[in-house]
Amino acid sequence: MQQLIRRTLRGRKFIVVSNREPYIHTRRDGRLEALRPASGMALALDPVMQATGGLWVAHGSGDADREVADGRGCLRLPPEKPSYTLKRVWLSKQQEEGYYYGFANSALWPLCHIAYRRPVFRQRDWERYQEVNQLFADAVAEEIGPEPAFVFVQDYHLALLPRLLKERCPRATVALFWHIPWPNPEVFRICPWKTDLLHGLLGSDILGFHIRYHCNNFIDTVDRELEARPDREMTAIVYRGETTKIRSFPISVDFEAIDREAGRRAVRLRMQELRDQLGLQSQLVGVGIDRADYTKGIPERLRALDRFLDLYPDYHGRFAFVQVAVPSRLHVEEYRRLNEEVDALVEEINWKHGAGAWKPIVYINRHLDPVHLYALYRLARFCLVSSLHDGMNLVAKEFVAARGDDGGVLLLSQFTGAARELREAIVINPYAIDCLAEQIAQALAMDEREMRTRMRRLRETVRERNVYKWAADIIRKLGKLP
Ligand code: ADQ
Repeated sequence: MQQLIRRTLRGRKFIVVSNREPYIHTRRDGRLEALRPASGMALALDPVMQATGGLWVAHGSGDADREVADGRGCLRLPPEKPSYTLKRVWLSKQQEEGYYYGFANSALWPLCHIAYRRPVFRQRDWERYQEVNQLFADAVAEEIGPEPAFVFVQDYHLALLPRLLKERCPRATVALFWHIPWPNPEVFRICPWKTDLLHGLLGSDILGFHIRYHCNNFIDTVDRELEARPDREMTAIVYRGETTKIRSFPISVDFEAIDREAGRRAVRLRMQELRDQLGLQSQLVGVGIDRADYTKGIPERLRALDRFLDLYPDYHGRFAFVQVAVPSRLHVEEYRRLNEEVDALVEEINWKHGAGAWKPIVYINRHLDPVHLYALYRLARFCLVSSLHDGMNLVAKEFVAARGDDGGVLLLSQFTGAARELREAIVINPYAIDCLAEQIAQALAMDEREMRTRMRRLRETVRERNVYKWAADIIRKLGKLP
């Protein structure tokens, strides 16, 4: 990876820009801590940045972030093995409210995910979104100036940045990766600022999505909304004389690292502790691990478990499902409602089916350290990913990477990008509750040989298509540009 980067960069700077930072500094009981956010994008890019060095520009969101950064907002990371620089961009409360909670997460997020939540478009949010994209452009331009550089922009928070950068730093080569789905033109057309967004995105030399389907949706959207020439053969768009290549790059996880860490003694010890603490001694265990988000289909999953327990009383007392949901975006009303709904469902299902000390659902609503996560993956007879819509879904790939014992069944929503690659999973439709209940029973009853054969194949896929391949493919494409 390092060699590839050096060869491709030919002395040029490599800069990653994202809203979320890879480490958040905070004070807990007076002690300084560096937390890893539960964000698929930040977790995926950290190993890549460790391999490449370079600079990462992101919003400084932790309450102790300023304490550890220098006058330019910079510090070296990761804390235990500094190998790259993080430059923090400071935002006011109002900017964060309008840009992050407002336009990014109340308008673009529901617009791009078909989860039947109505986007909210507020003029004020849009203004903040523009303002913050401009701030990010300032921070990057300050670092590269007129020099040639590679800038790799992440996600829907920064859709205007590629164009702003091209105006400020004409010698920069810019790629943007869109981590969430791109909807079809019928859905996208309701956005009041759709042409500004497309104009901003088409400042990129390369625009990446997880799967081909999202690329096609994007090309169709541009075809409908802008005076631009889509070149379907080349999967590119020519707009005002400039070409943007549209490509799919399925993101993944650091397979080798997860495989190694999940096989350690500390994880085995934690598995035993968890069995004791959660009262899971001789039980079959299912797990679900998510950011608490309405796109992840957590209520649908709980309803299917309820149905399964109705249909298969033999499993009462012999089965438990551990649902981990780390709260996120709590300033958005829809997310608070989701947490209430999940709390109520867990309570209701445990009351309805529970007996004596046995409860079918164990609910953990906090952030877990990697040892804890891997211990849960390793304990599980099955992992249930029931997203209503998901760009990729890294939990599915982490589960596979953590199963060095070749055990465990993956139940995976057909509406995730991951379902295109992980063919040996049991493919589910989270809206079809009765069918999903039967598939849970199928996962629990699957014979050992079939389970192991499926898992071995899944592991081959994730081992080969790991996060370094994702990054290398993008960097190689950047290197081929004139
Ligand atoms: P996310 O929607 O954040 O990512 P996902 O890909 O599932 O979703 O990644 C979540 C990450 O958070 C995983 O690495 C998981 O281990 C971690 N996590 C979840 N709950 C946790 C907990 N309680 N404690 C600790 N860690 C936890 C967006 C898109 C996805 C896309 C990614 C990457 O929505 O579709 O896969 O970006 O492109």
